[in-house]
Amino acid sequence: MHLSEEQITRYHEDGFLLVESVLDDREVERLRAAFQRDCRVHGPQVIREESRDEVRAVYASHHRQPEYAGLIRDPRMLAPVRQLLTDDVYVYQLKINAKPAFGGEKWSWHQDYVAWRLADRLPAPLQVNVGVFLDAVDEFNGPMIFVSGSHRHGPVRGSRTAEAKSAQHLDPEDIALTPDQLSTLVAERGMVSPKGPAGSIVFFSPEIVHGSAPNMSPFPRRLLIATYNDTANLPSWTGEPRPDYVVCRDTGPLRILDAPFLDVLEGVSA
Ligand code: HL5
Ligand code: SIN
Ligand code: MN
Repeated sequence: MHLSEEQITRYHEDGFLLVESVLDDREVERLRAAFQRDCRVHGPQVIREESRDEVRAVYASHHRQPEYAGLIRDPRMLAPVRQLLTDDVYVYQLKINAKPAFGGEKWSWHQDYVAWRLADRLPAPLQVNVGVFLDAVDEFNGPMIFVSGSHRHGPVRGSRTAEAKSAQHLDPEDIALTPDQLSTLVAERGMVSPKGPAGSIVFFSPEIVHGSAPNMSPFPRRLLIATYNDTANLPSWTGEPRPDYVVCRDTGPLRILDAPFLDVLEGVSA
């Protein structure tokens, strides 16, 4: 899959780009099954909701589940990322935000690069986020909301709260924009929430302001987010590095699979 010039321009203008129905139903089923399996692996990579015993997010599933190890090298993910960023990229972070039905909690308004600059001393915002819908996303199940064009403003917030919401990862709550900051940015070009069938993909900038509301619908909203970073832009830790489930240590350039990930996994082709 290659993006057109028009799609590339739109990504850079808006800060995000939705491509609908990239993965087929069978692929999505396998990814969901691999996620369910991964939720049962005990460890700090599983983050629970505050108010109930449900999974909020799982980090680094590509370290444990072959479906995700394949997906990050799939031509439909990696080829567009190279077009948007550069040829030599690796996965800096991979997470699945589960947003369970009847109560998946909100993700506060934030910019990802603010988190990574503060927590990992990541030198530059040379990343592309790839969001893969593991469920259909609609207006009811807590879609991600983007503030169009907000990536052009650079980091809006420069510090984090004294208290961390989570000890396992940096929750967006810790670097949330103030109401004034958000209102100013929204006044410029408004908000958009990309929606679509399971298997759709949204590419988004590490500097775009985004967040999402709670999910009070009867439908889950499982969303995978793989963040690719330029291999020449490694974290410059000063103190103790964060755990490898939040910041991956395998920084070698990824090679593109020559077929879709399931075909390679099942040895079907090439
Ligand atoms: N949870 C991430 C981390 O690196 C940061 C957030 O959406 C990305 C802000 O700990
Ligand atoms: C995030 O930015 O990681 C949260 C977005 C979401 O899952 O809605
Ligand atoms: Mn984010």
